[in-house]
Amino acid sequence: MTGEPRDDCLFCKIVAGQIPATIVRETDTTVAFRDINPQAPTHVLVIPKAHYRDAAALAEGAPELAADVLRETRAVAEQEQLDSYRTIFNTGSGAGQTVWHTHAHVLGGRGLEWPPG
Ligand code: DGP
Repeated sequence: MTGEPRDDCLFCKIVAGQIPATIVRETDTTVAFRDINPQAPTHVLVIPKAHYRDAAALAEGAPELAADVLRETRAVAEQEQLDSYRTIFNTGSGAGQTVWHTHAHVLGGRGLEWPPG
């Protein structure tokens, strides 16, 4: 839970510019980029530049950084002109987490049903 970059992490490689991504926002501590497999007209991932495996590890290891990520989800929604949107952190493979670097999904631009699948 140190936040150090990992050679085997896809999103650390995006942060480092080693893998291309469509970046929509960047701050000193976060990057927001479009999901490669969008589930809504707007589907952006907001990640901390530092490596934490999931949202709980981020909140435990770097609470200020967790706040930065949440603040950026709002900034993305405003930039994308979303009146309503959903922020999701999948945590654990049973919940659909496939990339083990904390990321907030920001989904919007269509009606979103509840409960999610
Ligand atoms: P999750 O299933 O919650 O771990 O979300 C991982 C998301 O990451 C998934 O919606 C697809 C997206 N993704 C996976 N690989 C890439 C990639 O190389 N580039 C981008 N932009 N998104 C990716």
